[in-house]
Amino acid sequence: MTANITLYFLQTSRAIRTAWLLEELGVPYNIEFSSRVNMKAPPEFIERSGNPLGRFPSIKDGDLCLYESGAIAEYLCEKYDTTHRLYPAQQPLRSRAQIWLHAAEATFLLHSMAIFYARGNFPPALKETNPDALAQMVKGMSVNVQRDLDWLEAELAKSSGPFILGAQVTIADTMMEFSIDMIMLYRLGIDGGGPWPRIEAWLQACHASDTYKRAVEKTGYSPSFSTPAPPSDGKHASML
Ligand SMILES: N[C@@H](CCC(=O)N[C@@H](CS)C(=O)NCC(=O)O)C(=O)O
Repeated sequence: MTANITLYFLQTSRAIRTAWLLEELGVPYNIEFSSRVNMKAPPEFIERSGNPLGRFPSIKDGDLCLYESGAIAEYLCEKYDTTHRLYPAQQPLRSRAQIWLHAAEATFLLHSMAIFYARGNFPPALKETNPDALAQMVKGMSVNVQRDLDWLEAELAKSSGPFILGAQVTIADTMMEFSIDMIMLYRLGIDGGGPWPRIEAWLQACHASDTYKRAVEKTGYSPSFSTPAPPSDGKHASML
């Protein structure tokens, strides 16, 4: 297969979705890796990626520059998933895959990142005058997150295999894994909810898959902001 793909991979970001999908597709790709600086993407990395919003993942495929992990996933599957293994062509599976492709950002991360940002941006003065205010806000916002997780738990109960749509990894898993990992790792709205044993088992199945492990190994991905950058930090390109 001919492909000239470069994945701009910001550490601890949704870029792991794209790396995992590319490993599933078996398409060769170059990795341009960057650590975060003060938690952010460095300006020179943004410039190089060609993404005007400065967010990651971002890819180039020949002359095409593409961003938004969901749009990238659809593009890559439409072009390289010729057997429709990762993004089913037939209904109702097509629509089921699309539900998760969009819910990963527009439901799960919308609700959970609200908590992440509230924690990070809560005014210190307010903390002093009303020490319970943040906890009250988070409790209110947690209702949405827990409802989302209950839904995923119920849908996983209907799956015929360890992954969202059955026995095989699909675009649904490659999009949802990052969202759920963030929610669980940073305990974004989960306190007082659950248990979600099927979600835990599904997350383990994702992390145990050879393609996910390869994506992590090749990119040096760390799901946690507190883990140091990999040794090959900086401008790091490898043909895979
Ligand atoms: N909806 C976008 C979100 C992209 C996004 O926000 N990426 C974050 C990392 S997960 C980012 O690049 N942050 C860089 C920064 O804040 O400087 C997508 O799905 O690709």
